[in-house]
Amino acid sequence: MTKPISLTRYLIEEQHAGRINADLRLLIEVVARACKTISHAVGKGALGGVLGDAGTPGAASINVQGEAQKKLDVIANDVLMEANAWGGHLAGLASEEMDHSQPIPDAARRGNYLLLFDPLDGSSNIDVNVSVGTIFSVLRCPDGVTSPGDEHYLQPGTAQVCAGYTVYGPSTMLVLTVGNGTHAFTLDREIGSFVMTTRGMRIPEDTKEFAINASNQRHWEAPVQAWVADMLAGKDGPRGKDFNMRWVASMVADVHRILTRGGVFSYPLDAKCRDKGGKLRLMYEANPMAFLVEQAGGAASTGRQRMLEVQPTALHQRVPVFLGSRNEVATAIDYHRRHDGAGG
Ligand code: FBP
Repeated sequence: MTKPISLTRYLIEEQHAGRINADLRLLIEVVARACKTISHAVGKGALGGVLGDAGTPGAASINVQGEAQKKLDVIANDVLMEANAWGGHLAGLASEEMDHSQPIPDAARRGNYLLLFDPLDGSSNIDVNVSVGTIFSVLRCPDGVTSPGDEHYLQPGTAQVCAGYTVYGPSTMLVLTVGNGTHAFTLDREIGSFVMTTRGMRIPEDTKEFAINASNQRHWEAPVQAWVADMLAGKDGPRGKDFNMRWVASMVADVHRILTRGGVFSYPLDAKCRDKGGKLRLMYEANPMAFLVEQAGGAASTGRQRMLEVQPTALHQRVPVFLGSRNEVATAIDYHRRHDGAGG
């Protein structure tokens, strides 16, 4: 059996193959190092005093999404900000936890990339010791732009040069793509390095497992109601096979399961989030996950459009999400097409 390689060696090989340049390689290393620090904080849990809400009792700290911030949301955001401020590979960065994008300080060396991230995904699971994660996406800064504003980040997912997430679970794993397949690296805590544990993750085209927050069922659109009802009807129903369900309520954990053994994940549009356009964010949740999933042979859609072709209109824009095993995503799209076609 070939000796597993480190993340650093994998990135150097990608650079030598001309698929990434030195700046992107070093940027990924900076993000990976920041995720090691976050993994350490998450692992300490109550012993590190990092659980619970940020802000003071009676004065919770609220982010741009209108959500109460957890201490770890703020800690993870600060770690990623600090690590990337002086790394020298970025022109700017944007985070779920910050209203607007941040240009790199004048004093620091600037690079040609834009980094977007969800510093701590799955916030509702932090205090109950369930897997959470960090999700990131890298875009090129448009030529000639030295101090990028929010508008310079509004590039479709097809423009991503790199995407990844780190899941902080029983083990800490980094899953990454630079457009040449999707690969998994496990943090070896003894040597403090990410080591490749799966090269070329592949999502089976078909699945018998779906992930959705079923408590929202009454709020779903008709095509989603029909799609899920037919899966729940099992082998005696129109789908002719039994389906199982999983829902961790941490997108990183649900998507990691799908990249590992297949399945379909959905957070559809529903009456509760219709005015916002969906629950999950396009730029630093849906797009990076869509890039990773497509590079592993899966598919990602809004139900009506390929996710990576959505033209962004706002930094914190939300979208409906269907991703995973390509034939099941195609089936979900088909339910929408039939419904919309029938003038539904
Ligand atoms: P954040 O925790 O980063 O806000 O992400 C949103 C999220 O927690 C996803 O990770 C997850 O898939 C979803 O919301 C869970 O939603 P719900 O609480 O409705 O089950």
